[in-house]
Amino acid sequence: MKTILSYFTLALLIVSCSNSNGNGLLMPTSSTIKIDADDTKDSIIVKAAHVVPTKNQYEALKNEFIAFIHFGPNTFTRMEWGSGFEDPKIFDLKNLDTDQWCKAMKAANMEMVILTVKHHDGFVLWQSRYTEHGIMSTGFQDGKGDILKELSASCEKYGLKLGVYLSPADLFQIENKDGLYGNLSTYSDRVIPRRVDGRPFKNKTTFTFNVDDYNEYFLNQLFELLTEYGPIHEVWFDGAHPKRKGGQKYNYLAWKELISALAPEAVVFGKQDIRWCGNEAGATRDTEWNVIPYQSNPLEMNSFADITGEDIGSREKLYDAKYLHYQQAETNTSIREGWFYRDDTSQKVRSVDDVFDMYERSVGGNTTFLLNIPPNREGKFSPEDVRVLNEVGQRINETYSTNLFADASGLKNVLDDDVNTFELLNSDIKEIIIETKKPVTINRLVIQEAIATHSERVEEHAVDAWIDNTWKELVSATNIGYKRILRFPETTSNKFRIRVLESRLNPAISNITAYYYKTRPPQLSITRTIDGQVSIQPKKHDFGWKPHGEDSAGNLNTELEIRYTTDGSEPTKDSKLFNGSFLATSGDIKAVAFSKDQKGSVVSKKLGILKSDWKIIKVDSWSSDHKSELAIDENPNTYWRSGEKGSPHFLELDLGQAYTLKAFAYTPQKENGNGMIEKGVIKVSNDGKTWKAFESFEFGNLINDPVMRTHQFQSAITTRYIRIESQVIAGGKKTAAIAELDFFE
Ligand code: FUL
Repeated sequence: MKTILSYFTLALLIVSCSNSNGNGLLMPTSSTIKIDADDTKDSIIVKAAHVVPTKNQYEALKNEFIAFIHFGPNTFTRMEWGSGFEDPKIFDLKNLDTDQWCKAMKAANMEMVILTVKHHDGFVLWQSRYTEHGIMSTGFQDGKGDILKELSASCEKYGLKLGVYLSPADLFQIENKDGLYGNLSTYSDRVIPRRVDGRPFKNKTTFTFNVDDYNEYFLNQLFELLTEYGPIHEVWFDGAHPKRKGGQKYNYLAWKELISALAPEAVVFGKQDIRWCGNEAGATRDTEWNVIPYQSNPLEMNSFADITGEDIGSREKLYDAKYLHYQQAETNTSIREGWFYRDDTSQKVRSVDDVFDMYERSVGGNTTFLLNIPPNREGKFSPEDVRVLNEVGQRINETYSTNLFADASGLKNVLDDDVNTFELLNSDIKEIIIETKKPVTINRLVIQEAIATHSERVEEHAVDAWIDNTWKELVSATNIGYKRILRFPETTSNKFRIRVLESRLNPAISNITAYYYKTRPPQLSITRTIDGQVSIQPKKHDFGWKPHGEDSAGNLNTELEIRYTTDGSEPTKDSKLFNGSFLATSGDIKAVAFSKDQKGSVVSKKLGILKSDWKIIKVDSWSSDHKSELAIDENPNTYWRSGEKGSPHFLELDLGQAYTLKAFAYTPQKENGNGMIEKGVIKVSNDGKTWKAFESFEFGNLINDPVMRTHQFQSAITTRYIRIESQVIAGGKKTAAIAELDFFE
């Protein structure tokens, strides 16, 4: 089907179109275009090629790299999801240093920060007039502190934009007896903001909405946030709900009216402007279209479903649409394991390699990169997080400051590094040839389309270099949109060619720039077999390209060495050389690759007790081939899954000998959102027959973030027999699943 509407065909169409003015547009552009009953497949694609971002969406895309801050009671309880029952006093903040946050974010090249002013627990980080459940009821600055206010001042000082995350789910309002959430109140006209004696607003605007108690509460809070903290550039509405009550509905259209009036520069996440990328791990799609098919008009919709599929905007998907709508993705993930700070010892921090790789894939994959940095209980970013942010910033600057096509000749509008000028491809210009004065060595190419005026149109493209008197293909990819960063082994030439192979109408290319990324030693990964043999190897990337040139001979120094320690200390050039797997029954392995003059990122793995002597005593059930042994086979890709019937689901283990255990780790399966053990209990036994409850555990947000979770026991326990029992499965599901269980001494 694609070929019937290649841009060459359409170029002819444009030429023969009497009212064509040569700007490549066949109809007015808009961020939402309706599909009519008589539209054909071809005319739907023409419409798709005219869907452009709004001004605010385009500005948001240009931010590229932005920060998220998860901070609240969970920082102190070490939970991912709170309960709403927390005593505000547990938010025991003594110091707060929002300048330190902003300095580190700025150093990383971030443009905006979004703060969780209210997470699902309902605790507010600003001085709200409408609740006591928040910062006003803590000892922080004698209850007078306001975290959003301090952050807003720091943002101004450091030149960062500000956004707010206001969770619609609100456990405090669900759980407390006078709570407003789902209280079945009647809808009536309510004036926003509701007046509170002694706390007048400077902004005198008022609104009247026909809403219930919780929506009124929410609108009042939005009013405070959007009028008293300087310009707000993004409002973030999370879709997750640890609990619901009373069939509570959200009157988003009222919220939207208020936001458009009070924060005219803001984009809204989770609604019409910005969509979730579909995972919380920093994974990106190879093809990320921002022109999205809808069944009803997104500008009139109250609720938006998550879009998680792999293919969301291909031609085949668009053919079924009733509306085509521009809705960009944000790639969101955390620099730490989990959204909230837990500790500086066992909570892993992503490496510079990892963050830089995500930056290139997300910003260079037509999305915005939203990276969370959770402040610690001192009110600061931890030193390791600051180090990573600084180094990521340095790496971005070092790589992307010098455009190696700066003096090249070719089409002026694509070479001028100005996103406002572009070259419209047509049947005469099928490819773009770029010649540099002297040969250049490059391994990154950045291409941008003029999406603000011409939408995203390229569907397939390739890049060649002129080498030994012939064109050699360096790399190919699918769509481009706002920005595509192409990564390929380093290549030296003075002539390059960009070919557009498929597109929706004539694409308008605004920029092509080239860079050199200084190849570093590769990221490593550590694995262990059931017998305790530890291997350390370059990490496999689950996307097609090898960002650090691992697969290109000559790119990596052949004298690459892997050095490691087993006592948790930082490996140096003098540490043990890895030259084949070795036996390790316990310990904290740290490894790093060294090339001749460079050190790679340190990778670490805390080893649980050896599993070679473990036996399953009993399991309540299993389904199909997901046998219980798969929970203890040192392979996180295979898993035990119970049957649906019976409760509780459990697994009983004989560890082979008694150990003194201080913690355990649960690795959920990643295949789908089933079987996530949200709450459970660990039991112990003297004989493997009669069991006694030892400690309960709880892990939040497993469906969206299915990574290994560690639970530290309150006191160590010496036992040979151990049983894990599920009590609550996330999402109300009925089966329990375990990809891997680990116990730590
Ligand atoms: C999720 C929430 O449940 C997490 O706690 C976190 O806030 C993340 C950004 O969104 O859906």
